[in-house]
Amino acid sequence: MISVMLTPNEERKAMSGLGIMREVTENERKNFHRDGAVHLKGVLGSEWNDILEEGLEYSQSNPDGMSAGVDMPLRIDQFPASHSPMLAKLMAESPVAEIVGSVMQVPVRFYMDQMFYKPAGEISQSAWHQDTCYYNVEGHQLVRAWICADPAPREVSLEVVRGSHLWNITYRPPVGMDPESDPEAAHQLEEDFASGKVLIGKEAHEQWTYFDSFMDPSLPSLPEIDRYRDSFEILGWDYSPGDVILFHGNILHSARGGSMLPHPRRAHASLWAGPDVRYIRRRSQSIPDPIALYEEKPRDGQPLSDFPNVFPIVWEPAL
Ligand SMILES: O=C(O)CCC(=O)C(=O)O
Repeated sequence: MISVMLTPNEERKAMSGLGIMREVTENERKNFHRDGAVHLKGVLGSEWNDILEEGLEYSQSNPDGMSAGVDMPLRIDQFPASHSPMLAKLMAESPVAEIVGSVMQVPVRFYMDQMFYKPAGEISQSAWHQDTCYYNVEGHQLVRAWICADPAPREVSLEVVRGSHLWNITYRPPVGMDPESDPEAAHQLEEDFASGKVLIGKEAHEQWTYFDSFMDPSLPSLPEIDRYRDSFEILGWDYSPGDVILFHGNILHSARGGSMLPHPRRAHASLWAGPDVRYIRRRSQSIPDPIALYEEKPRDGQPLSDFPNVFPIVWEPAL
């Protein structure tokens, strides 16, 4: 028998046969790098939307230790693809990795995913924040892919501060306990950090909240973007199922709330990493590391390529 070695790209295509609906254009690629975000219209076929919808409904009905806001107007699950079969399929087989890779033009690894489930009625806001300071990673080649199972007009879809991915600033994530409220615990945290400990342990995967960590007092507070909206250049889009919004891991972004929708707004966001992405313990970490990474005992500064079993290359540019 002859065995044929498939590249990561060929493997993904062979698995599903449901490829990208159209190529990403050169202009779209440029816009992403200039603005820090791009709205790619009509790149995913409707089969993928059915898979997304089924995968999100499964996660919604099966909360686990990484679910935040169960039965609340904003439900956020971390790593839902680790237990929702259809979200796992979406991450392993859909063109999302190819879309990220075509914009980045570098080999791509999957880092983690999240679900943002907002029921019908008054849609709640997702506050302004940057993403990567929640995680123990840093690098310029960190990209989020945001997709939604429902039509999401601009009033409820993503908004970004144009170009803020290049500000070279890390703001304090707006979650966690104030260290001044518990100086003893805050001191312990400093000691743990200095001794090289990962601040959020593996056990957090069993039971975790956004408020188990401390806000990092060494980071500046976020600007009051909603209060001074006119001072910022804000980009936003009307989203239709089949579109993908890509945004840079360091860009300031939010989703507006307050509008009424007759249907839910069920979104999924995945985080993808290129070659410059490294492991770095952060005091502002609020989301646990991917569970398989704990076994690897990562050290600060190690590139994700040091952990090929946890983060295999899932897409690479054609030669
Ligand atoms: O979908 C939302 O409401 C927020 C999404 C978000 O903040 C993210 O993907 O980082």
